[in-house]
Amino acid sequence: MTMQHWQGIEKVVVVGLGITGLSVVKHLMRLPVELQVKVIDTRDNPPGKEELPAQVELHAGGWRCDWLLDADLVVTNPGIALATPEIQQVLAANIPVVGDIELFAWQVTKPVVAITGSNGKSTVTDLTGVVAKAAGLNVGVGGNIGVPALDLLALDADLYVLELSSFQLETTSSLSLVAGAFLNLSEDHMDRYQGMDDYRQAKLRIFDHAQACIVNADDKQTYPDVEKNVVEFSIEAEAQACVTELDGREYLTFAKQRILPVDELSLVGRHNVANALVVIALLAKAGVEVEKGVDAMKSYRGLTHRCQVVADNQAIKWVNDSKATNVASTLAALSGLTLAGKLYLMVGGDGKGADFSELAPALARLNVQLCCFGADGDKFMSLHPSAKRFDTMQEIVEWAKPQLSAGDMVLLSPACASFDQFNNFMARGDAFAELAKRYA
Ligand code: UMA
Ligand code: ADP
Repeated sequence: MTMQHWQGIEKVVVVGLGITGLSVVKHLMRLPVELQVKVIDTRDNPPGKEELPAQVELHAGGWRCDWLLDADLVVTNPGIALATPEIQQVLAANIPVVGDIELFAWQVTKPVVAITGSNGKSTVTDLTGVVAKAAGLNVGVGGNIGVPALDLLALDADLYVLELSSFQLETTSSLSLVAGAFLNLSEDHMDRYQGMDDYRQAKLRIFDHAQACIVNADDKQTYPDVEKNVVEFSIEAEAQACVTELDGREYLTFAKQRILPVDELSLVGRHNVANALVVIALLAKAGVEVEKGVDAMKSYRGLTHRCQVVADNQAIKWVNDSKATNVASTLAALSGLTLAGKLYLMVGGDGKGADFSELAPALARLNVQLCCFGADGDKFMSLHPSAKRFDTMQEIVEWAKPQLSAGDMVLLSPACASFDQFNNFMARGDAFAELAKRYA
């Protein structure tokens, strides 16, 4: 454990509780230094309150600028923007502001790989962990995927795999990586950033201290602006990690070596071929013997709610892609899709003011029945001549069921948030899976 970062720090204020704030407090209590820890959360009843140790003072429902300006270190939750006026005051007073990932960086002594991007982070993070475990490593998997990074330190893993959001990267400056990956960039979180470049710059921070920078040759926005050790992946062209046709069959290859045939992946969709290439590149750069984890990669079926086959009966597949909450993720689900039959595509929900017109050319290439539902279902009606309007997913399934035949696919990939009809994308995906079970 390295303690030099803590010299001169006595008073720490944690801003934002939730699972991140709680993990930070617990970490601070475990350190072999005397620290006075206080917590501020602007919410009246912040999650995690009950689990806060008794000696840690909490101020909920607003700010305490006196606490902030008296601190030696402020640790913020990723949900708090650095542009928040109270945080700007702290920075103006030259008090350091960091996030939980920076604290993780101060403490970790084992190799770390990390993943950022607009879409695919959780899939790549999870699969990297699965393959590394199959290759015999003790692996800690966490970050934005839902397990706070600081909670992983107790594992004393051989390798850490972190999903990092742009929010987390904003407050991280010294994380050393054996390899970092920037998967892709498309519009998201524009309520937090001043524009696409601002958002991109936050993500590029992943490469600041990375020995290998894994970038997407099919999306040049993922490349660092300065000279770095770049490792390219591509599903369209030749690259260090790419798809190569050998003896009439497509293979995932790394540095020209065959790793596995593309058609042996259980994952659905061409974007997942890209995700698998990133996993291979990350692990190769971390010195892991990927070959030992190939069977695990073949049988990996993906995280729930991401292009997940939830029923497959009489050659009709039912696919839950409820996590597709923006246009780019729905486009990913459609790209490269080849079906013997018809695609029943369910779109709609809370559209967050997005422009859906980019979907039209992708739909034009498919044998598709477009089924529009939810609050913003109307916004999809002009995208394809087949479009039909429904209120709910249940109505769609009841209407479609008598028409389904072998080779068809029913795909929920809504390009919208779920909040108009559900608590979150998980509840929407569960509802779809229930329908699939009942009607498949
Ligand atoms: N908040 C306040 N006042 C506070 C503190 C928080 O209003 O004082 C609000 C924030 O503005 C934000 C929300 O509360 O909207 C988030 O706080 P939280 O307590 O739910 O946060 P955690 O539970 O600590 O979850 C965070 C990440 N949340 C965010 O980045 C918003 C989780 O990512 C992450 O899994 C977790 O840490 C562990 O690392 C979630 C997320 O939505 C899934 N991430 C974004 C995304 O994936 O698009 C970036
Ligand atoms: P994230 O953690 O970045 O949100 P997920 O793995 O949870 O990513 O996937 C979110 C959505 O994006 C899902 O609908 C999934 O099918 C889609 N997706 C996954 N990988 C990619 C990719 N490489 N490019 C575009 N979309 C993707």
